[in-house]
Amino acid sequence: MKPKFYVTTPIYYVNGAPHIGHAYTSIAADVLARWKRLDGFDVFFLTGTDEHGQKVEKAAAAAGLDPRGFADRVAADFRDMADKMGLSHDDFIRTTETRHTATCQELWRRIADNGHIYLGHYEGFYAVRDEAFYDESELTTKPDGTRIAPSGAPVEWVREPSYFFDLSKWQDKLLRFYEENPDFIAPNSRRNEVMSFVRGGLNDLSISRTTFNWGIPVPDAPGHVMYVWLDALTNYLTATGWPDESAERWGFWPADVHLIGKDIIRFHAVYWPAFLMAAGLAPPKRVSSNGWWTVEGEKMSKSLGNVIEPRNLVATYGLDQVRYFFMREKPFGADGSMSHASLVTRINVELANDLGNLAQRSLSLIARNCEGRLPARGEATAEDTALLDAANALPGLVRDKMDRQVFHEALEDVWKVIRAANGYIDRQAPWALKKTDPARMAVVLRVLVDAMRPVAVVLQPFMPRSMANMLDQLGVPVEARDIASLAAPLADGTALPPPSGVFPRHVEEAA
Ligand code: ME8
Repeated sequence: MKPKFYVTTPIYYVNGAPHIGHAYTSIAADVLARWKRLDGFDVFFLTGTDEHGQKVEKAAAAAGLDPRGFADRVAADFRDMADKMGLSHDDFIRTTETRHTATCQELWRRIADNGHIYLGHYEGFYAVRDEAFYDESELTTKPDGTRIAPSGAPVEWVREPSYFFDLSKWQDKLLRFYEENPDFIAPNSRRNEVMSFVRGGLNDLSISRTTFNWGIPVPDAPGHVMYVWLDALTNYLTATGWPDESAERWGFWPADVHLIGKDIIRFHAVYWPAFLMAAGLAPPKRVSSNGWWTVEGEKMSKSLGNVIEPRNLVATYGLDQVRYFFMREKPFGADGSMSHASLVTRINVELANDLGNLAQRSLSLIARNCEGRLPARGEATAEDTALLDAANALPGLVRDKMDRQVFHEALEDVWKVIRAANGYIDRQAPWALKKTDPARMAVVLRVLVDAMRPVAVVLQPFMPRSMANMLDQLGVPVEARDIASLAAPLADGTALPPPSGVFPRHVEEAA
């Protein structure tokens, strides 16, 4: 039986249109899901939308729609974004689905039955934009007197009856859990941040609201709806079929990795494991958080008018190009800036020149000089062996980087081989060997195909369409494009299709 792997994206608020931040985390999760499938895992990849709470209720009111109708419309837009980004998700969850209500209510009951929920009164600060409670000590005051959360969101004073989760009792258990599971939070800077937050002491958490009703009803407590973060986090459990522990997907729990943005680490790395442990369930294995994208060096915001629509980005530069840029341009956990100039450089230098030309040069020589058939392997020189060894080492190198979500390093490993192959072709000059030593020319071209094959195989998760095209041109059968199949050599004499460019250069449109 294949080992299981469960990866998730955040579920996105349906308060507005998707932007590149959403697309980014989703593409990273897709790259990981595709990689794991390629590497022999049985993968469950989940994405979806977060539809309850005041933030969505307010956005619906502003649009003049009832929350359900509004959520239907925006959720459809997120689904379309997922398709346009080439996501290979196995499920798309919406928190307004009945399966989700059932799971949330059962989780609540288990936590309550275990004695971790009590009724009280909440009085304090709340930021609707973050759907988060804040302690007075965390806030700053603007000159006009408005109180601001660390995220920049304005807060309001809330006073209402509320159920509480006894989070204050979980401090030691959480700290022990982080110590025993050093890989639980990535990157390490976030782990330190979370641990010092927990060491500072935890307050009990308000987990129900009574001043609005766009949420999941608390069982047996008329007037209370669940705090939207308890509802939202539970999506990861709902999709496994829980509480039906005979459901096939329940076998995927605990999740292997939740990919999220750095803004929501506290919810995933503090509240979520505490809720799960309180219900007697296993916490996820890892929470890996990404840094922030800015645009041309500026924070994206509606007021600056620089919010980038991911579908427009794809229409301008191409899907695989955008996916590559996202994964290559900055470390996953770090902040980075997206700019037109950096996109064009990555596309024209790394994709079109380094990789595209390598394939084009090698394959057109085979088309012209080897009757379009894959030449047989020959006696290997030291240079041949060095290139082939480097290429064959890629799956192991990439596996290690993927498991740590250092996608940019995985790509750098691949590009080292591509650059080595370009150096090799220049030095071997097969176009010259054609006259002096045609047998050696054939061997050199075969070495190039054998080196490009693992390159294209491990790049499939990043650029699925372009690499399918490249593998077609390399004569790799469709059913032999996974990591395990790299062990068997390609058949000598395989007829290769006429070569055609894999990556067009990005040409500026005339003004
Ligand atoms: O927080 N750069 O949803 P959300 C990179 N519903 N990533 C960004 C980004 C940026 N500039 N802006 C947003 C929520 N993101 C909750 C999640 S999960 C149980 C509930 C990404 O619509 C990043 O992954 O505000 C962030 O965590 C997510 O979008 C927030 O999306």
